[in-house]
Amino acid sequence: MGKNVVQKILDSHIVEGKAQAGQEIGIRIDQTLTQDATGTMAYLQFEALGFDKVRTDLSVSYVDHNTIQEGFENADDHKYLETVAAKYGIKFSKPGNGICHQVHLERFGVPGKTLLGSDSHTPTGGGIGMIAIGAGGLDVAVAMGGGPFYLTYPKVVKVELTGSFKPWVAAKDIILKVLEILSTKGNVGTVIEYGGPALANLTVPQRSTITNMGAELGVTTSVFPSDAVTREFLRAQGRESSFTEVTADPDAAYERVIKIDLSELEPLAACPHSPGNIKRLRDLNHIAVDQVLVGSCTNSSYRDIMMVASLLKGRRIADGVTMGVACGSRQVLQMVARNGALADIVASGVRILENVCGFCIGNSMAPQTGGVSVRTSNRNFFGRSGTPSADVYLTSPESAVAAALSGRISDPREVFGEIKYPEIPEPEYFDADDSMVFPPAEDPSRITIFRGPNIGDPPASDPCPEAIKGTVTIKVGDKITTDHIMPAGSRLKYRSNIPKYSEFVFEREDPEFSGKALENKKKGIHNIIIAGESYGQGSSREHAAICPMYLGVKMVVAKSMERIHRANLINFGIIPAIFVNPDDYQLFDKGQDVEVKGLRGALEGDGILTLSIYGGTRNVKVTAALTDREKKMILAGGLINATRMGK
Ligand code: MIC
Ligand code: SF4
Repeated sequence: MGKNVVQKILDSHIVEGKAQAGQEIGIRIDQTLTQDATGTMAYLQFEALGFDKVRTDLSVSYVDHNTIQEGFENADDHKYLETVAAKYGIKFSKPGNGICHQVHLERFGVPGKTLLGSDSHTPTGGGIGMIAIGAGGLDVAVAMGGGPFYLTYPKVVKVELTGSFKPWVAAKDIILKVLEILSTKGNVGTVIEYGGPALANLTVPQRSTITNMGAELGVTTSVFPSDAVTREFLRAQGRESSFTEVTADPDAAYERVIKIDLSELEPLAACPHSPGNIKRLRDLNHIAVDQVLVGSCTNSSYRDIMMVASLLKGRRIADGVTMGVACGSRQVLQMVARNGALADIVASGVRILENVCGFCIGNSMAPQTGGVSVRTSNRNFFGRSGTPSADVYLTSPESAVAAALSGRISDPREVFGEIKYPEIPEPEYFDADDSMVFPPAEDPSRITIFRGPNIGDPPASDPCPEAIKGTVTIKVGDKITTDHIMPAGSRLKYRSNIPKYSEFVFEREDPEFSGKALENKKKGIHNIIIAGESYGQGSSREHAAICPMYLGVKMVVAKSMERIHRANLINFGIIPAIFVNPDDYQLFDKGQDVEVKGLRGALEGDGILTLSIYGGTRNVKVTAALTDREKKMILAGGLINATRMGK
C-alpha cells in the first residue's frame, strides 16, 4: 500500500521504534527553532547536558515574545540568547526580525524535513510540507544535541478540501470549521493531513494559517503536501533549491477522511473562551466591539496585511474601536511600507504594532474591563488577553476589519455589501533580507556567554521517592491550559528565573497555591494536583512543569492530559497519572491527604497506582502507563538526571 505525506516524512526519519500507530518512535530532527520565552531555559538545559555544539542541519533562535523590555530582564535574556547561539552553532534572529513561525516559513522551512520547536505553534511549518512539531525546551535541547525526539506514531486523519471560497471567506474559516468538527479535545496522537483539489488555490501562508491553528485541536501536528504551490512560494522567496515534492500516493490510507467543500463555508468566529467554541458571525447578534487586533503567527503574512490595507483604504475605523495591526515579519513590514499599504492602514486610524507576538500573549493591548476584542490570533483562553473580564473572538483578517469599520461583530458580507472582494496577488518576489539573522561565530572559543542576574540555573529535581505522602494542593476542572498553570503576559519576564516565576503558578486559580506548595515541600509533604479533562492544553511552555516541580509537585492526576504537557511533566520528574475511573475525580478535595505506597515498584511495573484517601479507608486506582524510556526518566527525577546517570 502507498504512503501518505505524514508516513513518507516520518518513516524516513525514524531512528527507534516501529512505524505502527500508537507505538512510541524516536525520529531524527533536521531543524529546530526556539523563541526567547522558552529559549533561555532550552539553552540553559542544552548547556547543562554538556553538548559542545548543535548537530542539526539548522537551528535558529528567535526573539519575538518578550520585547517589552520594561526593566533589564528581557534585554539580558536577549543578550544571553545571542551569545549562546554564537557559541554553539545556532543562527540568531534579532528582535525586530519577526515572529519565529512566520520568519521560519519565509526563510528556512524545507519540505520533507522535520522541525522541532519550543513553541506549540511550530506546526505552522506544516504549510510548507514539513513535519513540524511543538515540544518543551528540554526536548528541543536534546534534539539540538543530535538526540532523537520521541512521539507516538500517529493516526493520520485526512481533511479533503474541495470547491473554492466564496468572497469574504478565508483560510482562517477552514481551520475554524475543522475546530468545530473535531473540537479541542480527544485528538492526542493524531496528525491532520490536508489534501484535495482546493489545495491548488491555497498559497503557502494560507496553508500555514491552517496548520498553525491546528495546534488548538491538540493534534501532534498538521501538514500539507509539498507541490507546485510550495515550489512557487520558495521561488518567490529566492529559495527554489530548497524545494522537494512530497505528495501522498494515490492509494495512501487514512484513519478517517473529513470532507470540506470551501464553497459551503461561511465566515466564522471562535467565541469566548475557547478556540473550539465556533459560531457563524451572522449568528452573533452584532455584539459591540471595543478592540480589533490583526497579527500573530496565525494571520500576519503579506497577503493578510495587504487584505487589511485594501479594505481599510479610504475608510476610517469606528470611533469607539481601537485597532492595532502587527506584521508577522520584517519582510512583510518592509514590503507593505514600501508599496504604500502601511500608509493606508495608518490613515484609517489604526495603531501600528511591533512585528512580534505582543498582544497575542497578553504582553500589550489588554482590552478594557469587560471589553470585547476581535483578534486574528489563535487562542482566546480565559484571561490570556491580560483582562480576565474581557471577551475575545477569533476571526479572519477580513472579518476583523468588518468589525473595526462597523464597530460590531458582523459578517463581512453584510458590512462590505456590494464592494468587490479584493484580489491580493502573490508578489513576484518577496523582500529576502536576512541581515537581522546572525550566523554562529566562526571561532566559538572567542565568545563569552552573557549571563545577567535574571538568569538562573535550571533547578535540580530529586529522584522519585519510594512512596507518596502528600496532599491535594489544588483541584481544578476541565480544559486547564498552561496559561492557567503558568501565566504569561506581564509575568513573562521572569521566565529565566524559576524561583521568582514559581510565585505565579496557578495565580488566577488560587493565589495561595505557590506559598502553600512551598510550605508543604519544606515539611516533606508531596504536592498533588487533581484535574479534569484535557489538562495542560495550549502552549508548550515547560515552565508549567518546571515551576510546579520546583514547588514540590510530585504527581498530577487528571481525567485526560495533552501531549506536550504530559511529556514536559515526565521530563521534570512529575508523575502524569490518569483516573482509571473518571468518576473518582469527585472523591478528591483540596487539602485532602493522599498516600501511595510502593510507588517505584508500581511505576516500574504496569504503572497502576493505588491512591489511598480518607485515612486509608478508600482506594482509588490511577494509571501512569509509561514507556520504558519514560519510566527511566520518572524514576531518576527527570530527563537531566536520567541523562547524567546514563553517562
Ligand atoms: C503561546 O502562544 O501560548 C506561546 C506563548 O507562544 C507558547 C510558548 C510560551 O509559553 O512561551 C506556545 O504556544 O508554546
Ligand atoms: Fe507568539 Fe501568539 Fe504565535 Fe504564541 S501564538 S508564537 S504568542 S504570536
